[in-house]
Amino acid sequence: MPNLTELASWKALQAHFDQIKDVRMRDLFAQDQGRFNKFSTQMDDILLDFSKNRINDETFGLLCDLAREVDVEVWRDRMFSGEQINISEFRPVLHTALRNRSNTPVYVDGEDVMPKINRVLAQIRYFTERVRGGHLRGYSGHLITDIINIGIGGSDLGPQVVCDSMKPFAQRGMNVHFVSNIDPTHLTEVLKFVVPESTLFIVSSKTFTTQETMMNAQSARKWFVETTGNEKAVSRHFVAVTTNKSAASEFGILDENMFEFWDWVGGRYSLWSAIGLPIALYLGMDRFEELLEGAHAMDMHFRSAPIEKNMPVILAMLGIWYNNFFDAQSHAVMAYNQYLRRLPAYLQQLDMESNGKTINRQGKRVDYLTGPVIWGETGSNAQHAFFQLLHQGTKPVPADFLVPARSKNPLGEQHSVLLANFFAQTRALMNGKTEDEARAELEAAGLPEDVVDDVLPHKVFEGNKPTNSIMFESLEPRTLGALLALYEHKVFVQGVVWDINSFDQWGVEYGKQLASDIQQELASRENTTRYDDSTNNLINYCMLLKFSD
Ligand code: G6Q
Repeated sequence: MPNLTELASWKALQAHFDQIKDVRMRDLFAQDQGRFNKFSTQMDDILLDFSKNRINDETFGLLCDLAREVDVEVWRDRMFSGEQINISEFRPVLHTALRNRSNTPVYVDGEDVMPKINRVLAQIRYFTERVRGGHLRGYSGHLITDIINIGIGGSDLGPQVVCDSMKPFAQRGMNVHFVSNIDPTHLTEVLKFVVPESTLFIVSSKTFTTQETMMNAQSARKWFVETTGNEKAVSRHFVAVTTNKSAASEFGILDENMFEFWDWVGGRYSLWSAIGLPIALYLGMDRFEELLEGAHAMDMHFRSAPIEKNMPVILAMLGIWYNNFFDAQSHAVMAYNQYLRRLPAYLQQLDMESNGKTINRQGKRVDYLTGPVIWGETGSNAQHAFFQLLHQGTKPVPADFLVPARSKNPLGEQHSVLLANFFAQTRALMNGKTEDEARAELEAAGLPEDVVDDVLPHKVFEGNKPTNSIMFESLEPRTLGALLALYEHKVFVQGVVWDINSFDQWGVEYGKQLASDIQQELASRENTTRYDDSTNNLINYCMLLKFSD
């Protein structure tokens, strides 16, 4: 492929940008009563309204042309069919096979992987039903009431966002905890509130070598043995999810307590695999399968909807528009739903680990911006914190707003007030407030003319701030599955446009190597001169403070 910036559609977008960059969305709405119909699309009950974006018919047409010119559809089909599109790790990318509810064959090296996926799903069902039904108990006969997932990154954030978001579906009396940080505080604070006899530990690690997970797992094991005085019981209370069965065996996990997945599942794309075990334990296997079905429905939409109606492609191309033409450095996600409070953290990993790259698929440095900084919070909380910058700051921040029409916890009129805030914010960000409108308000408040003149500039809102509104009926497992798959595919499409490999993570691997050398230095308890002046002095100051292990 020629360099992205040399493509005809890119150049056309560049020329078009100069014409549209100062156009006001409020004028576009005034000129076109059919703007919503034109710039919205739906998949099941999930509605995407993208009409509050700085686009007109021509912009949208050109963005769709760009998607076609970079062969988004061809790359999509390559991914689904199991081609080795992860070119730096020599692997296919097949998280979509994990939720392939149609069961049509998917081949890796000539082998249909569906039978082994179904085998592990059946194993998860059997195990989780026995635990939840009280047939599989702790060594002393206690019901299992607490699940502790020990994992980090992709082996933590995915199951965590699902468990947190799906609390209304959790089995009564079942608690789930996530321990990831190497900071001993994380594990310690969780262990304070559980009893070993009713606790099940899931050691979740694709590689089973990640230092944080292995150390936390060893510490948990030690705590278990010390508190129960029963080493033999470890095998009943520890299970593993991994692609590395031999390392799990060495840890002392029984074969029947190992849940397998495969190297063609990327860590941050793995919640649909056995990494979802805590989800199935907490919510039940039926709910886990509904989650898979929702994701599969989004997969089908992504594979079959024309580009102009294709939700992941549209979100991706709008992101490109702001990232590469308006130089927007970040993208915000505002979920007007308390259950989705961990969504920004999950999306940060998904997006920034996938598209935080500078080298293209030909091994050359790119000369355009790639993945944005992803951040966000729940609404309405965020309105009382950083929305000021969205409304009147100097930085462009395109944002996605998500909201369910129905609350899982109706309470007086609280949900309709939440909805009113959602509508009001996206409208205000688009519409702004002109000088005339602000003046009229100040005058109506009876302020003297000289005060009005002084205050007026502060009361003007430029508006023209783009948002996507994503609305659905209610946050069900199926909806959540579809939403997470929507973002996975959005990220994939952007990676295709930027001509990068969205599926490796050498920066993460680098981090895994970095600490070990310094850790040996710390263990010596001697002052060091081995590193740069800053690092030496920081380490030596830590020695002076008599750091703890
Ligand atoms: C995800 C990354 C990374 C990974 C963790 C945990 O895509 O590769 O976040 O998930 O580093 O790795 P393990 O599952 O191998 O412990």
